[in-house]
This record gives sequence, structure tokens and C-alpha cells, in this order.
Amino acid sequence: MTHENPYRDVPSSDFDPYATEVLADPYPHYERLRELGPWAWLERYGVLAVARHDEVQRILSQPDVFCSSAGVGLANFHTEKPWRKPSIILETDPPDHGRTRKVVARVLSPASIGRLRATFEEVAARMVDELVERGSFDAAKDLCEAFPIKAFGDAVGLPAAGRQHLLPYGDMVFNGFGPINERFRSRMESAGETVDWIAKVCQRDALTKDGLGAQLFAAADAGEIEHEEAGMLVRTLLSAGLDTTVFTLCNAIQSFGRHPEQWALLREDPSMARQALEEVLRYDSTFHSFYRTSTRDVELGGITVKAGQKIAVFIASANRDPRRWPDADRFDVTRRATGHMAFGTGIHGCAGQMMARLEGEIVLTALARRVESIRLDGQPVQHFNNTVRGLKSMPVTVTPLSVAVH
Ligand code: OVM
Repeated sequence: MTHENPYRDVPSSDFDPYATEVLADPYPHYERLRELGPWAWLERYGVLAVARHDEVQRILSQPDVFCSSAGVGLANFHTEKPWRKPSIILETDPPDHGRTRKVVARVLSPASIGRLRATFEEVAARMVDELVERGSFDAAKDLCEAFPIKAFGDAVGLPAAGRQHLLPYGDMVFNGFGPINERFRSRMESAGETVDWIAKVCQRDALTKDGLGAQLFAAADAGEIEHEEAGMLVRTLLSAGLDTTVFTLCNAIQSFGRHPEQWALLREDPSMARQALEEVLRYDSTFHSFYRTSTRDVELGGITVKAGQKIAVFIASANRDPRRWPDADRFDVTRRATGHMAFGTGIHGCAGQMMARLEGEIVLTALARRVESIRLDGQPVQHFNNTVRGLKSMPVTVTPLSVAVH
């Protein structure tokens, strides 16, 4: 089925961002989309799309005109029923958004998460020591999944049992921003137990007394939000905080495995870890696309967008736009990658980005201090999801540095 293009000045495209072969390697497709012009009409889904850095940034910087309360997925909450209760931070607009965002921003502030650094470093050191000892392992499972599930899970204050539900839940959420396709449906078939466990651990009595979850409930005690809202914001931490960091770690190790000369730069100077992580996020963004909906007729990029229009925003494409980035397709940890939009931008820009950076920096630093070289043993196995890109398996062999750098 194709949707007729109501925009005279916008080229139509049969591009399907959710096709398996596109998800396998989206970048050539993004290039064609950017070359079509500032806008494209995706006839398969009946939405406008932007894929260039400039338009992506403009749209995300005008939350009053390009709103989130109609959902940030393909589904329009004004006309379709959301598959779960909308998020009270992601899928809301000002002024409602500001109240919840303020609480989450404090819980995830640099000062708050700075207190987690020493513990995170111990967890990473222990895991990486053991893996380097083994030599060959599945970097996706044994490190990129294991680290956030342990470190972030403990930080939130989750019980140890049941954490195997975290990644499948995120997989549902991120598939849910796309169409109701086979990928979403097959994930939902086994949803029951997962959703039940998530609901249970969003309750105060399931959480430790000193974690990030408890801090959200303390904000409710202080009258900043309702107690029920605190539980909803714990759900946000669990929705947005696991698959994203897991896949970012996967993409980092994969990029370094494929670019040994870049690994050599980081290994020689582990203090580059934070900068290198920014380049990973630019070059191989985890989050690929989400949507905004226009609240009125508005001119942008040479057209008049009609009120109530769903717009697909390809942030991973903006991060490869040659109009913004010299040699955009080159992975180069020495470049200035700040200004990438892997975390979005504007008032809805990732609230957990400092947490993500902390986790990424700590894992990369732990590796850089111990690992001479990373060899990918065969092709990593991709995890296919409608919105986020990462791996489910990445067999590697690492050689230890003869003298560990500390
Ligand atoms: C939420 C939520 C879920 C997924 C992603 C996200 C990227 C937020 O439930 O609020 O931010």
C-alpha cells in the first residue's frame, strides 16, 4: 500500500527504514534520502522525513511546533491507541514535560551519577580482567550486556533476580516506535512475563532504599511529582537505559575491531576514551530514528508542513551528513564529534546521556588499559530492531597488554 504524497514540492520515496536489508546497512540508504533534498515523503508509511543535519536540528529545537505528545513513534496517539501507557517524560510537551524532566535530570545529573563512578570502575575492572584472562569470548553477551545489567541495574536499585527481562522489555519499547510489523509482533508474543516483571520492579518496595529509583520516589515524597509518576519514571529508566547503552558498547567494540589503528590510538592514550565514545556515537549511532508531529502549518526547509503531520527524524543520518561532517563516513577518534545528535537535542535530548557516557568511558578505559588488540572472530550477529541498532553476538579474541597500564 502506498500513501499519496500531499506535498507538491517534496519528492516521494519508497524507502523503508524498517526493511531488514536497510537495518543491516542503513547508511547508503540515508545518503540517497539526504540527496533527494531537505524533505522526502515516505509513501509506504505516509510520513514526511528529514535526514540532513540541519533540518533534524531545526525540528528538534522547536518542541512547540514539532511536538512529542502525539507519540515519538510512527503511531499517532491522537488517532491510534498506544501499545503501552505513554511515557510521562518522552511522550509529553511543555509545560507537563518540564515537571517530570526536572526530577529525572536531577537524579541523572553529573553530581548524582558521579557517586557511581568508583563502583562502576570496579565492576568493569572485574569483568574485563576475567575476559582478558579467557582471551576469547562473546563481547556482546559477556561484556556489553553484562556490564549495564549489573552496573546500571544496581544503580537503579533493582533486585538481582529477573534482570533477564530488561533487554527484551527495551526491545519491545524500541520496536514499538516503528510500524506494527513482524519484528514488533513476534517480540510481543512473549511479552506477558516481561511486562509483569517490569511493572513489579517499578514499585517502591521492590527497589533498594538508596538507588536512583528510590530517589524518584523521594521526589514524590517531597511533592514534586505524584507517587504513581515516580513509578512511571522508574519505567522510563528501565525502558531507555539498557538496550541503548548495551548497543552503544557493542558498536564501540565493533568499530574498534574493524579499525585497529583507531584502537591503537585509544590504547596509547586511554584518557581519550570519552572523546572516542563521542565518535562511536556519531559514526555508528545506536538510536536511528524517531518522530515528531507538527502542531500547526509551519514553513521549514522550503516547504509548508501541514498541521498534524508525522515527521520521521533520522538522527543517525544527520550524524553522517557530509554537509556537517568532513569525511563523514570515516571512523576517526581524533575528530571533534561533539554536535552529533545520537542523543537527540533540545528539551527532549537524552536525559541519561551523562550516565551513558560514564558507562561507555569506564568500559572503554578498562579495555584500553588491558587489551593490546581486539580481533573480531567472524561476522558479529546483528540484533534487528525497528529503532535501535546493535549486536546480539560478537565473538572476539583479545591479546593482553604485556604490562597493564594503570
Ligand atoms: C520512556 C522512554 C522509553 C524509551 C526511550 C526513551 C529515548 C524514553 O519510557 O520514557 O528515551
